[in-house]
Amino acid sequence: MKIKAILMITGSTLATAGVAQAQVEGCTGGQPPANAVQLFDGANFGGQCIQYRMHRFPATGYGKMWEQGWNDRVRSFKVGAGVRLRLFEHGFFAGFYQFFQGDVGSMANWASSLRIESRERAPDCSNMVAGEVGVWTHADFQGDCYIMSGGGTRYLADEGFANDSVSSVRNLRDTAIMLLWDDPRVIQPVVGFPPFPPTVSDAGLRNLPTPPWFQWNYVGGDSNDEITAINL
Ligand SMILES: [Ca+2]
Ligand SMILES: [Ca+2]
Repeated sequence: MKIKAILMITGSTLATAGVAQAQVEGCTGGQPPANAVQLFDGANFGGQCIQYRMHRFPATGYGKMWEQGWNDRVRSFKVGAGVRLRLFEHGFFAGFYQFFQGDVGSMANWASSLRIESRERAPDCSNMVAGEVGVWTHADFQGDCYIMSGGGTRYLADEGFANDSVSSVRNLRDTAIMLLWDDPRVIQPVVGFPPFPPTVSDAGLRNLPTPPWFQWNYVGGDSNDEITAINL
């Protein structure tokens, strides 16, 4: 038990270096900064307000809204000029989601977590560049998506992406990546790619980027919705 706790602290430090939790601030009126969003618990930007701002720009930032007492509370919001706001139905970036690039004066109070994304990045992560790794919640590069660069063992939930949700992966690095089923801070059943998973479809093969890059339009029955971390 003691060893497990130490390993978890180490992992948390690595994740913090990788980006990503948005700065939580008060609102000062007017429009939010270009890299921030403002949430209101009243319609038409009324009631109480909280601001989330990404640390680095352009990049992404995420908010665990329930930790600030904002679970299922947002009724309207303002979006900074350089970012897109993605709201998720459940905590830890799971469930139904919608993204917005403009202010919304009235919405039902369903949002439980959020991600702030640079507008330079396509909402469907279709404008990746060499050196990046992308993950999608559905097969064929559909659904919610997230793009990583850099290195290390990256815990998806620590970067604002739902745990156990990945169904397709695109690797535009020149090196292999490792998809980790469970939290390697505790246990390590590992799936490594390449080699190619046998379940990749003909459609995936036709759409392959230039080798040695790889993509998996479906990561496979055993690995689908099991990925917790990726070793870059
Ligand atoms: Ca909710
Ligand atoms: Ca999935």
